[in-house]
Amino acid sequence: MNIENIISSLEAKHPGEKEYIQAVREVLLTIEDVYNQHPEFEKAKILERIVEPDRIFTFKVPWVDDKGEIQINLGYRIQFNNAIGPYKGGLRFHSTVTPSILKFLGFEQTFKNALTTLPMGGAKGGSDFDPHGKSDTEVMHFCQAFMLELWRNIGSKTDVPAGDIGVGGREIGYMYGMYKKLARENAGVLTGKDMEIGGSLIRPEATGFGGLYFVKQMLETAGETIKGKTIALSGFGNVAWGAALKANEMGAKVVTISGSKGYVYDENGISGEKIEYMLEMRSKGISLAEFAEKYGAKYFHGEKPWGVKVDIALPGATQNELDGEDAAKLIKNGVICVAELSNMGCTPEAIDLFIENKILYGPGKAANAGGVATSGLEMTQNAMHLSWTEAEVDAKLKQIMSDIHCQCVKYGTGPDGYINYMKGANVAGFLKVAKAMLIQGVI
Ligand code: 2IT
Repeated sequence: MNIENIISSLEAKHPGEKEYIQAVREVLLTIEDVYNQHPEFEKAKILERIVEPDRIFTFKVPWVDDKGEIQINLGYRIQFNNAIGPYKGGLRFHSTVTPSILKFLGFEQTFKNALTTLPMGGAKGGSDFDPHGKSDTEVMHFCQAFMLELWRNIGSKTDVPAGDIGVGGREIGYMYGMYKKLARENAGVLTGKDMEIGGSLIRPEATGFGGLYFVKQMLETAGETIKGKTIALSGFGNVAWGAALKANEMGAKVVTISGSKGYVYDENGISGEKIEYMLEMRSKGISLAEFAEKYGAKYFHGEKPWGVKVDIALPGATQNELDGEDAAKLIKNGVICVAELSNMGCTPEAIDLFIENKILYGPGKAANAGGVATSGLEMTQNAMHLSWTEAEVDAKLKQIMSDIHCQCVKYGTGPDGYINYMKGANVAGFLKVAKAMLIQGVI
């Protein structure tokens, strides 16, 4: 395979889409050996086909704000690959949403979903609409307008969206209500729903819980334990909340959370009431500085949490939030494990440094797959018209994270015993999707 040829032809078709190219390049570099062992993949042009989305919907979302003014946003759904199951992946509502961001996310989602062992293809979507600072009525109007256009292209057996940044239970509820009104069916086309409308227990916590189950296994495989370790978390949304809950339960100490403008350092650990307060902060617009003041912690404006001395770093906010300089600081301070709870949280420079220094590095497609895996479990419950208990869902989530860990170990263990989780996750995810594509011919 000629990686540079594939990348340059992709760049020509998608000019300037750097996040998308970054995600593709990472996968291609790590699967090269395996790909070259399968001439049938090359003959079927699997790589050239797998890097392109199946189709992209772009649409206008006009809506009226509280002042009576008309607002126009752009909406997207990228159906990336359905070789192993219906398209599946979240919707992101944030001002930074572009086709490049959604293509990188859809590409990653395809491999992540393959790793979960559940039959789900990859997709992503969203809008440049930002719910923060909008009234509840404005959010409802936007969600309804968004679904008015999207509904024709999704379905419980074809494409099942969920939440991502800026899309939580509230947004899913408004979109689901509109979908049902238009489609006149009740099969649970969105996941991440509230319990009252067919959601699954543990779904809100799942990305964080799954991430910590994965981290625990990484540490144990390396002869370490999670108990007593200190953790730097970034973000303070749903993912960071779930991660903080599980980290405390496992006996670790979370010392940071962060936002786009700065971070909080709490030497006493973010536990108990402080974790629940994180949820309130979003809905009530409370700042991290106020959080720090309320709990006697320190707030550092304009800085990222990666300069703090910790054993474990869990980027949980957004893409490329941890760069080479940050990685160097963490390594200097003795970090032993870094796992991405966000998608593509680390830059390529940061990843190279972690791997060179034999740090346990868990890529997002493995470490944060618990979220979409539990979405898959929500789909199953909806299809069976029943609701599993918390213990049932949690046991299945644990099993899935353990299976993902096994796949990473199988394909990522090097001759010296160091597990390259990025390589393991990419190879395992790729093989599953590539084989499924091969079986189904040129479509
Ligand atoms: O990045 C992700 O895996 C998600 N935003 C969750 C997707 C889903 O369908 O639950």
